[in-house]
Amino acid sequence: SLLLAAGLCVVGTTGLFTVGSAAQAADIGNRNIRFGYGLNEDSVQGRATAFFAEEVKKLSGGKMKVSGFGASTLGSDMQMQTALVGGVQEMMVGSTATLVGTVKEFGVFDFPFLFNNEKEADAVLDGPFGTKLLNKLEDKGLVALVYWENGFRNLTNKRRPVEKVEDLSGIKLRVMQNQVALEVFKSLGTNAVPMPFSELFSALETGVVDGQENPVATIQSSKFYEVQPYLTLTKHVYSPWVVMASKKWWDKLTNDEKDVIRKAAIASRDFERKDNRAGSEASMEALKKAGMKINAVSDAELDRMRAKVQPVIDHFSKEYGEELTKELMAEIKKARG
Ligand code: TK8
Repeated sequence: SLLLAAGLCVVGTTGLFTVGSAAQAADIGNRNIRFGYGLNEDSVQGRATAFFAEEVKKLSGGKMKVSGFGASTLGSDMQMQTALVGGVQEMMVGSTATLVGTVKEFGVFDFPFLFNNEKEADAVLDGPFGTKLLNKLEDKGLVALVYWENGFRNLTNKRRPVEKVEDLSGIKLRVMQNQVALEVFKSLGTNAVPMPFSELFSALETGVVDGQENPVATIQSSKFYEVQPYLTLTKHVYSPWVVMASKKWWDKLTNDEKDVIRKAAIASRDFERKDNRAGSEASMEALKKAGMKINAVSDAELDRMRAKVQPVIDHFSKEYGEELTKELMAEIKKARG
């Protein structure tokens, strides 16, 4: 209402009323915001970061400037988190999987076959459960704003098409730096190797690992098709991303500036999910064109994979506290209606 009053005042005196003049009247200063991400600039992360930057510019009347840094140029997810906590970088987006060192409960999102579809994921992430986990980061120096999606992960490798569990045996598979992911892929028989995403392309290229798993849009934007002949559509887990700000930096912002960031973040979430979902079909086509051999896995085989990973889920459910897992399952049930 203060913002509105200031805007009206501008109308009264000059007859000019634009979003920009309202923003100028609000308590907004010049701010430079470095926003880091892991994927290439030509990716859903790159496009959503550009969208976010544009929203922040609009809402702040050009005073707040977001600069995107893709391809891990500001460091891996974990290095960027440290920079945010230290106050030497303002913002980032990264995988929930890499947040487990800070808030271990984020590991629940690495439970295989948790969500059946994006609708369930959106409801749980944007609802009380997802919000509760985001809020846990604040004590640790990170202000988490919204979830973006990486999406349902699929498997690529250079050894063979994976049609049944046994085909995974002995494949040297890069996994995210996360205990759940590590144990899941060990239980499936792979030789699982944790590694930051920033090192993955070169590890695939030089043969340090045989394979990896990520959603199709990420497989395409990271050009993994250049070094991975086989793509298996497992959709074994849904990976969220979290958009975060440095708390040290955030605490210095005015309420109007915080408002700009919050509003732009919500708009970027809606944009990013739409973009990712619309692009997935095209990514599949592009991967086919690039020569990848793509196969699906039968429901019976997916059930066998489910059974193999269940002990890992049980183990980590206990570790995080049965209460938390119960709450999560109740939210999923609610989303299923
Ligand atoms: C990109 C990462 C990546 C993730 C991974 O920033 O490490 O495999 O799935 O896509 O967040």
